[in-house]
Amino acid sequence: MGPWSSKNSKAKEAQILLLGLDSAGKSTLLYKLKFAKDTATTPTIGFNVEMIELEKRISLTVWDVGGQEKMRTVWCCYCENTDGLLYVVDSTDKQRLEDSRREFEHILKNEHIKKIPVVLLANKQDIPGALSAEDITRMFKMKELCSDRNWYVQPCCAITGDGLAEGFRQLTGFMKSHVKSRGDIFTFFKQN
Ligand SMILES: Nc1nc2c(ncn2[C@@H]2O[C@H](COP(=O)(O)OP(=O)(O)OP(=O)(O)O)[C@@H](O)[C@H]2O)c(=O)[nH]1
Ligand SMILES: [Mg+2]
Repeated sequence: MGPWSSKNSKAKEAQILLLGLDSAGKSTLLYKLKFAKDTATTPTIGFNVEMIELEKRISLTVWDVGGQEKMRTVWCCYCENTDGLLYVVDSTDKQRLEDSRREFEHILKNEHIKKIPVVLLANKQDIPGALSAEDITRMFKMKELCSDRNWYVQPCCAITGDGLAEGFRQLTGFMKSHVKSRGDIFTFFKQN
């Protein structure tokens, strides 16, 4: 029996937290992944929560919390029990890139998500002039900020869906190795 199917382990659903400034594209990408189609979104006041099945075998609960300034103060309330963080950046919003970086740095200090793996999604790559994943890696000082955890920067487009599954797969890969070191096991693989 592999480490992912042990009956005696502390089974739990994998929880993913989706954060980022307002208009980064969090809800768009959540619904693109969930329903495989474009959904017109409105700014999220509060949160959305969806179960996502990745490749029909991996089941995840994704919490998408609004990113408007007044909502950022409650991000910390969603950190408990999170197994992986997806942080979404609008790669064309150069004016607010530093705001986004500062909010990211702040949330990484939350004790509940210490050492939790992070995938940063460099979204809106379909728009000409979008910063590349390499640009954002450098501007966010990822190596410094995430030196104590697994991290990856994935370019994506929430409208076409390009890069989304790759980003999620990268995160779940990190999560599997992280939980092994912690002794928990996820019910990634469904019973039937
Ligand atoms: N061109 C382009 N537009 C995008 C992309 N992702 C999202 N958008 C647009 O950006 C706008 C904001 O998207 P949302 O998904 O509502 O943003 P959000 O991060 O959920 O915002 P809050 O709920 O306010 O935190 C919408 O008009 C989307 O259609 C993308 O990859 N490319
Ligand atoms: Mg939203």
